[in-house]
Amino acid sequence: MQPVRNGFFWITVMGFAFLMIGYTGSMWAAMPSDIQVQGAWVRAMPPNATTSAAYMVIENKGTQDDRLIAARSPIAGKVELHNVQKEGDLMKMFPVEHIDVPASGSTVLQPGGFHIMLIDLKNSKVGDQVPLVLTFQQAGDIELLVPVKESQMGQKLPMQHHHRQ
Ligand SMILES: [Cu+2]
Repeated sequence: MQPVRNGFFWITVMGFAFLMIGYTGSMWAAMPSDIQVQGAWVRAMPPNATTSAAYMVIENKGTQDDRLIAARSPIAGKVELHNVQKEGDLMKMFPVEHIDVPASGSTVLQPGGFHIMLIDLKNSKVGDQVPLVLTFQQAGDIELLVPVKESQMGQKLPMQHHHRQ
């Protein structure tokens, strides 16, 4: 009887261990990221436009500074991180390497400031959703489905595309 009981005991222990590994694994996967994105939207595109921009508030609830280092979309040819600078009467956009999001802080991406530039974007109208993946240095990839909206500021901003090489 003794060997059988021992065998059963070990099978139970091993089974429990695997169960724990599986449980911890799924807890890990379900753990919320330190990075949270609020109020994301993509500017609705005029009929023949091929570019647009995504805006949002990026919150960092963690204790470590983070930064947005890249973004991509399956429906955009190219996605860049941009900022805007006033030059005379014009607001000129330029690419940036990264957008910092401080620990226990947030960074606002909005018209006239930081934005995610969507280049060669499939034409997107109000009601559409743009899949977007943001890559953070610490938090890794965050997948979003971003609704397309009209800009609250209309198309009044005198924007001109300007790439600094
Ligand atoms: Cu831009």
